[in-house]
Amino acid sequence: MGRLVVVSNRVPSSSDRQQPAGGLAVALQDALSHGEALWFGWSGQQIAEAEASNRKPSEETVDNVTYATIDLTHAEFDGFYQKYSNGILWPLCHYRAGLMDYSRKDREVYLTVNHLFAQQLRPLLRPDDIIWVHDYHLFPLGQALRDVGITNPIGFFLHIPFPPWSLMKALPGAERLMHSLESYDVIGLQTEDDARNMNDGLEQCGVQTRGQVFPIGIDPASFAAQAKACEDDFDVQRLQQSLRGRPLVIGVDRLDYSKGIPERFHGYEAFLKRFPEHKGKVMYLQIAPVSRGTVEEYRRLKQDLDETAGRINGMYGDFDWTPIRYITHPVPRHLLAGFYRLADVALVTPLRDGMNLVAKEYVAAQDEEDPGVLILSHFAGAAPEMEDALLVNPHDADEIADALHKALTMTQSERQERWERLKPDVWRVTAGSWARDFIEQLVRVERG
Ligand code: GDG
Repeated sequence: MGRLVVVSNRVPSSSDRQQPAGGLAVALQDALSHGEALWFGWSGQQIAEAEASNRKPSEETVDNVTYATIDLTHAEFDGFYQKYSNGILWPLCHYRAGLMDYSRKDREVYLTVNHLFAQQLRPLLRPDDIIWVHDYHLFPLGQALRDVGITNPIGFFLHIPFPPWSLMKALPGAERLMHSLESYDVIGLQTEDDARNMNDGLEQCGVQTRGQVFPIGIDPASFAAQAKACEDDFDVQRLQQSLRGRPLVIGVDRLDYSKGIPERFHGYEAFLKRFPEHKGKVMYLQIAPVSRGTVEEYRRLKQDLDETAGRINGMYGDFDWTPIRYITHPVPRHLLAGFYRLADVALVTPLRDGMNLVAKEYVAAQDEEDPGVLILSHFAGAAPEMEDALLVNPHDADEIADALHKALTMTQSERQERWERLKPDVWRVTAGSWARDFIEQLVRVERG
């Protein structure tokens, strides 16, 4: 096989590479560790319009991987990243057409930046490279690469859901977007539902190509080892001591409206109201690092959460007990693993999620003698593989409340049985197997 070329909106900076904060960087680590590779994308830096004309990728090679990045102008960052990708495509793909703030101008910037990516990547490519494009920021990149003469195999993986065509076609230009997908040799989606939705859309638009399912996973063995090794960590001990024997409920999510955090707070409130025996006897820690903080909808969400957490704490708290510990800055990854292991219950209740790696990380981090309980939304891509979690509808606060009560009063043997049944899939479908399966398909294309 030739060199693997990964293209994503952001290329992690060198500090992020040492401590990858989950998601794409972690998932790709394994795939990038075999043979020579190139990772191309945005640097995260913005430049003035005047500096844009003689832009060239800057390159840094570490071991076998070359990281090549380009800067975006303020207008490109705004139109491509903030507005079109995160203000239009993200809500629409998460079934929230009502939040979509469409403008034709932003679509043009989106297409222009995709062409810019293609032009800047072209001189770096070799004839035997295989190219793997990631996520909704780059739907039309395959087409843009074909337009500049690239004939290498190109694959595309969508990390987020793909909605039914009846919803997707609310996007002006949706048909053209579907036609642009024809440039890809392999298209990967997280779940059967997503593949069905995309393939239905492709069929309706008369496009021949088809999407296939490649569910993403984590690196469970190393995550489990990290969680175990962290038991005696000073900060994990600090958290444990602060619990004073009370069970810990944990939530870990980027601060994003797709994750259902306000709905979860309401569920927790209903739990305190309906099961007052738990008042003062449970601790809920919500870690929600601010994400896309310059997008209006995300600012509004943060304000809502700040208020809701404050209101619940004021109403149900006591002078020696705070119902919700809510933090909006990130926690280092190794600590996160230790916190999951300490937690008796994880609340993972997205309204829609491509997969949701937190659910898998929580399962991997558990102590096999005394595992915790996973409460999981039906609408996470992970749900079909995790039927032994307590599955809930996140829109129903009482259902979350019932699940919390059930989890906190569950016998150790039931917890063990459920965890034993959750474990095999987390160990079978991993970040490594996901990347290998996808790349294998692309290589098959290369070999004709
Ligand atoms: C997209 C799709 C799909 C979170 N807080 C902290 C932190 N994290 C880590 C988690 C996890 C990752 O971030 C989040 O991954 P998710 O899968 O839960 O969600 P998205 O970021 O929305 O990812 C999603 C994924 O792509 C992969 O295809 O599963 O559906 O939306 O690893 O642990 N990490 C650290 N500190 C934090 O405070 N270090």
